[in-house]
Amino acid sequence: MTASADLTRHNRPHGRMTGGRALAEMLRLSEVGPMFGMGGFQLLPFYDALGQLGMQHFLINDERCGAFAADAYARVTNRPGVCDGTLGPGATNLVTGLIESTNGGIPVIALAGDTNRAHSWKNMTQECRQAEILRPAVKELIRIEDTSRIPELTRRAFAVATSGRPGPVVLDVPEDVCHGTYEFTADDFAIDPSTLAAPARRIRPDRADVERAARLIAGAKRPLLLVGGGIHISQAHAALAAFAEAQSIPVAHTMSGKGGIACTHALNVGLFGRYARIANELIEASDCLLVAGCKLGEIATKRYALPPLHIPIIHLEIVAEEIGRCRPAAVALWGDARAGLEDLTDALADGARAARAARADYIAEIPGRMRAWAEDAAPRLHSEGRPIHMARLCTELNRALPADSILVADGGFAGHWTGLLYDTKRAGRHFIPDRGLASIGYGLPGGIGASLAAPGRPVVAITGDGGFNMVLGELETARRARLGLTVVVVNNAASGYVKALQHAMMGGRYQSADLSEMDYAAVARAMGVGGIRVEDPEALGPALATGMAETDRPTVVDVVVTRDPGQMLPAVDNRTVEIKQGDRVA
Ligand SMILES: Cc1ncc(C[n+]2csc(CCOP(=O)(O)OP(=O)(O)O)c2C)c(N)n1
Ligand SMILES: [Mg+2]
Repeated sequence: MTASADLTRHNRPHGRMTGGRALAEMLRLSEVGPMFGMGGFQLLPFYDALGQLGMQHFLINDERCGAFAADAYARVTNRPGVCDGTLGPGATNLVTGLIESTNGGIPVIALAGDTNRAHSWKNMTQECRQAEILRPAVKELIRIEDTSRIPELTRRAFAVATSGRPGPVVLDVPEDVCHGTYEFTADDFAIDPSTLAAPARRIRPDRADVERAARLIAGAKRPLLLVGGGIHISQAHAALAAFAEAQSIPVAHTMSGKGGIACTHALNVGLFGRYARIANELIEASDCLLVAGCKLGEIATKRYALPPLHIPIIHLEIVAEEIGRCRPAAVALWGDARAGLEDLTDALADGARAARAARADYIAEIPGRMRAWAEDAAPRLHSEGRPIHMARLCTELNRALPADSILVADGGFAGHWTGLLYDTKRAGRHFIPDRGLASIGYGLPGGIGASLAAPGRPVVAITGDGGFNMVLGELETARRARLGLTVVVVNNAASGYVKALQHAMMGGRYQSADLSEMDYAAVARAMGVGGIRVEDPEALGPALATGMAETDRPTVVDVVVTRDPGQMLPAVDNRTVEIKQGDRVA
């Protein structure tokens, strides 16, 4: 009997209570972590109950950031993150954050207060068609029409959030349902413990398909694994390493899939897709690709230029209809990533020794190719230039961050450069980029969610100055929450990615791409938190160390990086230029 199951038998409330209290009781039974939201009239009984039950809830300064924080919390713990917003603008502010979770397959429970049904559609203050706005943003929107149904529908929300491909669920709660009361019995309060973390259920691919895939892999001389964020959602890390090692198959990853196996693992060949070290070359030269927990979207495929069509693909994926969407699959493995990798390991066990021997030369290529890449990139990786080179910043992050740390990366260059050059030292979600929707502004609130999910572990959030501007108010939240979060601001005084594209495509005609020169360290200090301005690359290491040594207040490390739009991209972006042999990487 698990602790969770035990909790459902004991400690169950009963008696007359408000809907808000019932909601809070259900979340308490579900052992949720810290919640993020901004109150309003509709959910007041819920807020009141949170206080009485001693549950942790943080006032956030923008509901979008609450949804981002809940998303990051869920990525670290695999348990649903919880956020809330009030009627109207509170609910609509959640949309961007919730779509991040939908596209990323991240379990989140979002509460949205709604109008009192006795007065709906009479121009109530803040009223809007929020259910219609939120519904396509999430995996499921559940409207609660009766106070008595709160426990049942909360159970449903957890089941939907954590089953199949996980995702966010909105509980839309009319004011009268939240403020109304009902005589609950103890039996009303129960939760299925298996739905409290993703994946709630595992499904194995069809046996005949596993055998077909195994035959294809057994006959391949240069098989390659391409893994995405699904490896983390499925908690398939050990199964992935076991399979790759048993079969001597290198592993390339998307930004979200980084840490499927540790970046420092001998079989890890790094990022593939728009930016890559050696992985794209290995894809081109492969004779069998096993894609696991990855949708093969635009960035992973270099805008659908990869992989070459003649290479057979085995696609292991939890959503059946994702298989074959962007590239036809020679074998479709519909199922959970961990279960599928375990089954393939078993199916190929007898020939594993022979397979490793046959692929010895193939595997031996990797260190040489990596060395050649590193030598070529060395002037940038170790650049002493000022303003600081992004590659050097990544080198310093690699040096400074310990194995158990988490790096949260924002949507602009912060994410792309670290996606390419940051190395996680262990398997697991040690790198969290918001690639579901790739909004800028995720870094700081994502760092808040990750910090709360991983107390005692160093958390660094890296964000562009534009992304930071968008959510600066959450520095106040991080201060109030007394988080030892380090926020690295990639200060290029620009909406850099846009400026770099205008440089490449518009002949250097820059429109609405520049930001003011700002000293974010001074801004941080004025907000009562730590602030360090870094203009010399040698000062990066000490600044990161100072930030990570703080345990109860955030530190902003404001890093002055290149302002030259010709130097901003990690490599050629194939939306802008034809890719030629020898194009620079990093
Ligand atoms: C909410 C949102 N608006 C617009 C974009 C398009 N976009 C992608 S990168 C980028 C530049 C962001 O500037 P900054 O955060 O300073 O990052 P930089 O590229 O300069 O590193 C923009 C506007 C986006 N990703 N998200
Ligand atoms: Mg910028």
